[in-house]
Amino acid sequence: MPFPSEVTPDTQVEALIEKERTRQVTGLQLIASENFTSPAVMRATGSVLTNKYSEGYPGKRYYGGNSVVDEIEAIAIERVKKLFGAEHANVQPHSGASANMAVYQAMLKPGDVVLGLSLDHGGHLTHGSPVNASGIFYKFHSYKVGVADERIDFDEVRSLALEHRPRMIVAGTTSYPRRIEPEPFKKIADEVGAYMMFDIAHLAGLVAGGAHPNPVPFADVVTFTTHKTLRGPRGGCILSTAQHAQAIDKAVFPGQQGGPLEHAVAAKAVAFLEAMQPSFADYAHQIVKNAAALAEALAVRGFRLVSGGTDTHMMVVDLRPFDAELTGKEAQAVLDLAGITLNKNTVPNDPRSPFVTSGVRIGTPSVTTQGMKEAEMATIADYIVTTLKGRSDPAVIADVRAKVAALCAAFPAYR
Ligand code: DSN
Repeated sequence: MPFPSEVTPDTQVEALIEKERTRQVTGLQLIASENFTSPAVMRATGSVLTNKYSEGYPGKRYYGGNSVVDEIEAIAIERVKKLFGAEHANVQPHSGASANMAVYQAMLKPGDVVLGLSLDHGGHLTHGSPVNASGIFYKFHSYKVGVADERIDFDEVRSLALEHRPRMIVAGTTSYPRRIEPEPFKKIADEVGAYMMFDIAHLAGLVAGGAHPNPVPFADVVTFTTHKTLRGPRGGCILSTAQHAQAIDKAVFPGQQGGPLEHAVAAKAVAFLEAMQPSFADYAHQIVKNAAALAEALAVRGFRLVSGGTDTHMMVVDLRPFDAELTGKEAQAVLDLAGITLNKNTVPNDPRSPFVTSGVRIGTPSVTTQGMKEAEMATIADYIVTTLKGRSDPAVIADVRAKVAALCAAFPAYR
């Protein structure tokens, strides 16, 4: 068979891929956990490495034919250790959820007590939600953000830690707009003799680019996804101290996974190299500047920013002061029609359900990859306001849709 092939024989799927590519490049992608990967990352993801079984680790595989794969995985490991200053790295987790579950398996026993941020206050499903394996197999207690400032309340974290004596404290979030200092978590973990895990899934690119504190010198273990601000392929990664290296590797394979996705591992290696370049630091800082500009533009147009703003790549927007009737669900749907893609999100202590919500979450990693800057953030805020105010008028939505397409054409994700 010809390889690489210009034309896939599966025209039905190819047409849908093209349809999705068009959707991505003609609309504003404001989901905080998404990004546009480089062609080099996609080339590795779509390579012959997908054909190979490689259970085990470099130099210790269960199948033959792994000499090249060993070199690739070793490069990925060395690059990510250097990028974050870690003693040990495991690049095989298929996702952030797999990475987190592997860490729990490596460092906890079923039933052990853990502290994590509540899902409805910005934590992740794998930080102890009762419907997730983390909450089923381990006894999580949740800390919340403060009522007044909507920021992590370290007095509450400490008091819960002293009360419940956790074996592990999990830092890290999935919809929390503020920087998270690692030192206070480390201090509390040390005081109660707990392990400290920091899930930087959302923050990894900011950390790599120097736009957020690096928790690696403080935490026993750090997990992240490679496809968010870090701009790599979909996947997960675990960094740890040398002390936990063996347990972590054993928990990933054979504990949680079988054969690793070496095409994704190769793409991770490519992304790690890209994140080492000086231009990536500029990118990371611009993401934060853009988020601040967009947050400010939304605030002056009548929205309330959870915690009063952002110092990361994302904001959580409370829609109620703008329009008490407007739910996150409706905002997400109508903005999608206008080519503005974001997700509904609960605000702290939201009276509405997670399927409806009073807020939306907005992130700037993708539009920053496109080269947009602060001026475009004000334009995006205007498009959001016009769409939401005119949501019952198809002509208004169509007009914004056309303007969004023109803006994206001026800042093409892929040329
Ligand atoms: N990490 C979630 C998000 O932030 O979109 C999905 O698990």
